Amino acid sequence: MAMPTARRKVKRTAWCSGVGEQAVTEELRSWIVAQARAGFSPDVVLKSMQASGWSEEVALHAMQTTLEQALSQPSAHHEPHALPGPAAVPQPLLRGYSPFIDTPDRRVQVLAHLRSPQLVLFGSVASDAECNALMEAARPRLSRSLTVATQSGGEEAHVDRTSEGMFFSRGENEVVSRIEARLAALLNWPIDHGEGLQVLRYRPGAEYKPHYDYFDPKEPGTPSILARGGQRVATVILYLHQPTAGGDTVFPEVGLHVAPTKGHAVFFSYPQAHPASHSLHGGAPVLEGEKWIATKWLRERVFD
Ligand code: PD2
Ligand code: ZN
Repeated sequence: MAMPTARRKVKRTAWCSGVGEQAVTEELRSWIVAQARAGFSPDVVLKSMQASGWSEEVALHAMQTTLEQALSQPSAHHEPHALPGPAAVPQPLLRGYSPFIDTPDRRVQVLAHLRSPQLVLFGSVASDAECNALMEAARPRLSRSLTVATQSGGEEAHVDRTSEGMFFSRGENEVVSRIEARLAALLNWPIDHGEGLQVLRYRPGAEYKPHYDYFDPKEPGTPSILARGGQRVATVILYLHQPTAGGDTVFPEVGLHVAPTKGHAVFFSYPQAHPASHSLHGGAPVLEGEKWIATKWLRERVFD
């Protein structure tokens, strides 16, 4: 459900007096209840409302009255809490008025962003020379991509993923270190909370079917994976080489297609390891040419 934006006058509203006349609509009340049921903390809901133009005072008042009312209804007491509380996630320092973010060594463009799921499309994250250097270092080490075997916590080849890939270890060479430091600054998230960069090559016909990047809490192999660094909370996909046709990164739940463009990167976060994160995404089949990407998965804690 999209966040209703602050507006001036609508029907069936309560008004919060003395706070600039912002209307608390039924639509807003339903949205607040849905966020609470999805497990988002009051702080996260408040920030979301403020980002949509609601004043802090109106937002707090609306949250308090709405949630008090919802909790006083008997059905609310019987609803199971299916979701864990949301984890902290990287928050790129977007300034609404500025189309770029300066990292210590490169000015990165902010091309588009989405609030739910939190997603940012960045341009000029890496130079052509940096993309080429990553591809050349990765090329001799590529092999058929594996996916996490959720039963055991190990890895296995899977028909859903027909690319070839390899992992760099963190800080493995100068270009890898430079890109990692840049992403850490861009996303405001420590380098040591990230896995090593994974490079993937997709040839024509190769794809990555829609999936979530977090580890499914219900799978028996997950606890052993989480022992090292906790959950994945965000992903950055850096495009190293663009195919001539196909290969978009797709977010089916929000109808978004990101065209793979050399040097661009798409970042998205998922504070909860649950489909309510709306972070379902996939790599559409490459139709012509090759697509190369470098993916960085960000963890809750130090990943070593
Ligand atoms: O290559 C992609 O577009 C893609 C799509 C979905 C990559 C990943 N997931 C990933 O690396 O997790
Ligand atoms: Zn993915």
